[in-house]
Amino acid sequence: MNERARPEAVSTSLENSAFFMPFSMNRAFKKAPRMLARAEGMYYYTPEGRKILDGTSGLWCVNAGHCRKPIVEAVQRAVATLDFAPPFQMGHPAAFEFAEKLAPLLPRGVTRIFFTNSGSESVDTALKLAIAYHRQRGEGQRIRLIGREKGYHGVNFGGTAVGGMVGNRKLFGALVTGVDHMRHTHDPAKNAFSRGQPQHGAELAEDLERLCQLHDPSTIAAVIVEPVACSAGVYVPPVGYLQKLREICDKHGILLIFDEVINAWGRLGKPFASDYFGVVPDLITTAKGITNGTVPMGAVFMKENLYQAFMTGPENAIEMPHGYTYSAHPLACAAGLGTLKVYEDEGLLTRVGELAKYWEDGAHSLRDCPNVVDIRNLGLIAAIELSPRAGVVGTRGFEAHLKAFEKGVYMRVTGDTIALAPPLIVQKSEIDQLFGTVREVLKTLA
Ligand code: PXG
Ligand code: PLP
Repeated sequence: MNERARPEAVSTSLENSAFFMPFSMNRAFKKAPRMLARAEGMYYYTPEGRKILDGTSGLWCVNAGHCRKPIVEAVQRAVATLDFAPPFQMGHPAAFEFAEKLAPLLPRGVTRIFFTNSGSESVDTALKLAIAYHRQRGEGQRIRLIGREKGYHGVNFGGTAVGGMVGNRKLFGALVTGVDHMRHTHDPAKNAFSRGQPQHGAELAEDLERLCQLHDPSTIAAVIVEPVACSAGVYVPPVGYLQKLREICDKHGILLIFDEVINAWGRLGKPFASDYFGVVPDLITTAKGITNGTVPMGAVFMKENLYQAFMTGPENAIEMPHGYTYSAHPLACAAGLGTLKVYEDEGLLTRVGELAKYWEDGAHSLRDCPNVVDIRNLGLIAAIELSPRAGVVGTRGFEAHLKAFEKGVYMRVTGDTIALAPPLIVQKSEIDQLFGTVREVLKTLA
């Protein structure tokens, strides 16, 4: 037995665990873990059997609720039938079937689908596709990528570079060159406590025109935005803002990418944010709800002209030298097919339309709670922003997260902003429970 295989060398104490947890306070967590053992419908259960209402759909992904039978059974069947199939130069039926089932759901003109395994991979795929598209068309000088402050586009190099959350960027050097950022649209002086889309700020889209003039528009390949910027704290686009971005992109031949990793899959009461806002981008990046979070998967949806730009040249050449070992993994395709069935059978991609007003009223009922400085909402998303404690940004928010968990509610916190986005199967009584618990927590929070 070699040195490393000795059983006593394997740590049993969580405090010294080998697991380097992602995006977590490793040391604090390992001292006082919050573990989840199983899940069903709207609820998680801890190893001790405590029932926890899921206020953020896992990480904004379990839109149909947990452990749904049609999805679980589809994955079980798939894993016992075809565990893996190479996606390069080979195929398997579920990949084509899933693409065929997805295509009719896409916004008008968006026709083709590239599968990935996560939102981060979708973003980097879309950025590469954008640059390559221009090059295919003889505009190889279009290499710049424009993101936006407060944007989150995952953690790979391209997504980190176009992302606009300072804490996620600063450790990682120069990232990708040729990137610039528009201003964010958050304007609490004018828009605090807006219900739904803020009225002020469409003119902030002119910031794109400013960057076009700075860099020369003919050097810009693509602009990427989350329609509703979720991770950084739920920033809803002002009325008319996305339409203006589309106009400026059209004027200058720049591709518009909507990052709908969170916004899609019924979160706003339509299949896609693009449908909700009535603006069709050239590419849509997604992940999460595409498989209800059951098996990792992402996708890039694109307009026909993007796909066709690559379908040139000899037929015995690979058109797009890009893809992942696990692109269109059989388990992910099975989970995706099962997920679409649940979404369809239960009308989940449009259910939020009926719930949104009740949700909005519930969220804004917290306005009188201590330390609340803003409340933002759209569809089945809400943010309750707390004022930070002097000199210790984020501690009030994190304490709210801990106290809510003690009281049986799981909710995400970013800085001092609570972000709520429950599964789309939520009942009104559970919405009451969610906001009721947040109210109790805020009352006790210094
Ligand atoms: N784009 C957007 C808009 C996202 O929200 C990603 C890309 C990256 O996806 P992956 O699958 O690589 O994580 C995301 C992911 C949070 C939170 O609590 C949000 C995300 C991930 C983890 C936590 O706000 N969004
Ligand atoms: N690194 C090495 C050495 C590889 O062989 C591969 C894939 O074959 C990768 C990275 C990429 O892995 P994936 O396709 O899972 O993204």
